[in-house]
Amino acid sequence: MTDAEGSPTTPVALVEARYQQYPERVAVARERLGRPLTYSEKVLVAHADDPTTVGMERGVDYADYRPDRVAMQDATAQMALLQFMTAGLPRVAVPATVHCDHLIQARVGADADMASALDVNSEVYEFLRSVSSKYGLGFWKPGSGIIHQVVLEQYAFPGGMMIGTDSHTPNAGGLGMVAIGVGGADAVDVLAGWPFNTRVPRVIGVRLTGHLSGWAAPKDVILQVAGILTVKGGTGAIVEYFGPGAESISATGKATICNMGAEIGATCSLFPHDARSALYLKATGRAELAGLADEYAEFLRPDPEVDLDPERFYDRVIEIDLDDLEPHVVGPHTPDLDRPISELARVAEGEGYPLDISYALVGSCTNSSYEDIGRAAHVARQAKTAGLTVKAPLLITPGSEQVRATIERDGLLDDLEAIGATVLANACGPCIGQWKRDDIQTGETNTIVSSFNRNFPARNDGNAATLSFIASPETVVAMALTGRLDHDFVHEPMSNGDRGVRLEPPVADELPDQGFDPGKSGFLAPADDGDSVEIVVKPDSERLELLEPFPAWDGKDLTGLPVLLKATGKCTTDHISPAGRWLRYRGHLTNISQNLFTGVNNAFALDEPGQGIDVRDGSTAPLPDLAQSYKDAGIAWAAVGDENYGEGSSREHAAMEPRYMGGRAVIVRSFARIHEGNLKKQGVLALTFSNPLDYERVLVDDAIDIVGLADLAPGKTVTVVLHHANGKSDEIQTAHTMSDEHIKWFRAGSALNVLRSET
Ligand code: MIC
Ligand code: SF4
Repeated sequence: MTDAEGSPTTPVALVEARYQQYPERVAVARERLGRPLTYSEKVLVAHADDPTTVGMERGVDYADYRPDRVAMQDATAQMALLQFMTAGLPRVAVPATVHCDHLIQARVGADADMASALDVNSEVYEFLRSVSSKYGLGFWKPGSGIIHQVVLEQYAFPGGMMIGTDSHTPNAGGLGMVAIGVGGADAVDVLAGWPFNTRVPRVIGVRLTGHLSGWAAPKDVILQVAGILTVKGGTGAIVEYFGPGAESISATGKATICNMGAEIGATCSLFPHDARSALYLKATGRAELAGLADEYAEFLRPDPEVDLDPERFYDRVIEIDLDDLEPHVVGPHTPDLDRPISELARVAEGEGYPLDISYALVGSCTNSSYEDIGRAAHVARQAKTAGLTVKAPLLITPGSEQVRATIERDGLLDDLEAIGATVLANACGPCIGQWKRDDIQTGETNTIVSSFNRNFPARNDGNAATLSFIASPETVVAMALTGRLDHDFVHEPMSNGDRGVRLEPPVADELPDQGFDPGKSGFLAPADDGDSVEIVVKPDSERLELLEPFPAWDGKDLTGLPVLLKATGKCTTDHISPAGRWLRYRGHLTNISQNLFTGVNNAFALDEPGQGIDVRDGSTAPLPDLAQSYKDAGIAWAAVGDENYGEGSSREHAAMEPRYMGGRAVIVRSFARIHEGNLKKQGVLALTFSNPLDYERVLVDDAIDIVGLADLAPGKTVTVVLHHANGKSDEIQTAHTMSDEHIKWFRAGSALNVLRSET
């Protein structure tokens, strides 16, 4: 084992070795492209498997990269590691960590919730701990914090490259890292010593000018960018921030912005290294690394020509003047429904949203840093002095044990509790539906506001009728104080009963004056000798199940496939494989498959989400039951979807479940990046209508043929024949993004089958 694999931080020697490669590799890329480079291009070439031959044409070439590390969280690591185990390798080939954060349910408060999580999830935690120990991964125990906050504090470094089995992995872009969210099968490749293969991203530049001030927060930058680019505008692109305004934002604020790049479908987002990232590295015990990054600074930012003439180097340039920014509130149901707070009252009244806020929530990997809580606490302190208390219950989730211990020591938690806030465990909690709320009935329309990043229907509390809005932590606290969606607290005073009170814009230290208090250490290093570690997966376990390989393709065209469903409108991974109570089955493919498509609005059965029509007799059935019954009858099926299908999470369950239940093809108007990759990895044909209008041609009782599969080739369309019940048929063309390697996966049954045959 190298000390990097089992270390609670990235060893400086590893960073130095990477930096030493920069000068030569950057020179090679400049030479090959014949022009100066953006920052992300530098990081990519520094991690290319071979810089002299790596594909460089954006949006076209596929390229092999060698990431510095892999990060996984407990809800996705189970499936990733179950797959890794089948590869038969003795240990992981690159530094990697597992973080226990998603499985802790918020009920009453930190201590009781943690005790109950340890009990309820003990089998899964023990599995993850022992697998980590055996195969050489660092293990972060439950309570140590949310993966992205811990990675930022311990592992991220400017100019590094990482992949992670979570869509918000790009959080580390706040410290200048190319950090990409992937499905478990991608992580398994890298853990097995293979390169990470991806299409060379396009690069969108966001030029920041001015200074963040007043109530405007880093969150408002990304909410505005989401409003401009929409949930699919970043697909296939890296979003690179640059310009003089960048330095007015702290490293954790930059991480907030990069984190939510996932909401616009971006491959990742990143900021150049600057004085603020150096400050953060020093404050988190990495002074030597900060010095090293300063030394290599010219490689950790775009070339000077890029700043001067951005249009020449970026595929698109967006300008944001931070001086003009005001707090934004997005939602409900989608993170790109954006408007400034000054317009919210008009919109909310017009749309008939419930104006009373039923809950306010601060936290999640996006917004739970020391600075975030500090600004929220400053609002709370002012409120206390003015005699205000919250009008809507306020829940706070600190991002990491280090943040929790420090905000407790510095009195910030007391400030928040003094206005009535409840502090939850350092975990994802309500952000991923791990929230037991008793104040409303399912189906009851109500309004919540959070500092999280996602607001898809049913995500937080399992109730699709909850309208979820997103804003910065300080805005959420202010809204908890007004209790109203239609109160613009920036421009209108609040009332404490006797008089109007106007709160000052929050100010807080970006980093703790007295340094961080690490709190209780949550890190476990792996065993020196993994051979002696035993892994237990009980045959009758309902939480964990060993994987059987998917069958290889039989060489024949797919014919007579019924359409299990035709998703209409938004179909996120939360619709395909919901989280919340289903998180408990993330290590058990058979059991979790019972949630398949339960949140989807099926154009063929619109009365209720999650229903489908059985083509054999026209009856209506829940989609998982229908899929199971086709599977039992040996009938393979196809699914059809709309735009940006599979948006949101990296969970590969949304691809493994259809595959396991007999789905062979998913045909859509467009895919979200990670989900498309996951489908391909699991041997499902991921096809897009060449003519998006052909979506309309697919009818409930069609039988679909997918033909010419023996000649499947990169860039070549695939013919699909829709046989309609009236005897007529439509032949349509579909496109795909399969490379030769991806076609091998389809033929072998899955990427894992290829890996197993080659290791
Ligand atoms: C999410 O925010 O949706 C999650 C839960 O973190 C997912 C991962 C998962 O489904 O386990 C993600 O963002 O990738
Ligand atoms: Fe956890 Fe929410 Fe962040 Fe996903 S978005 S990692 S659920 S805190």
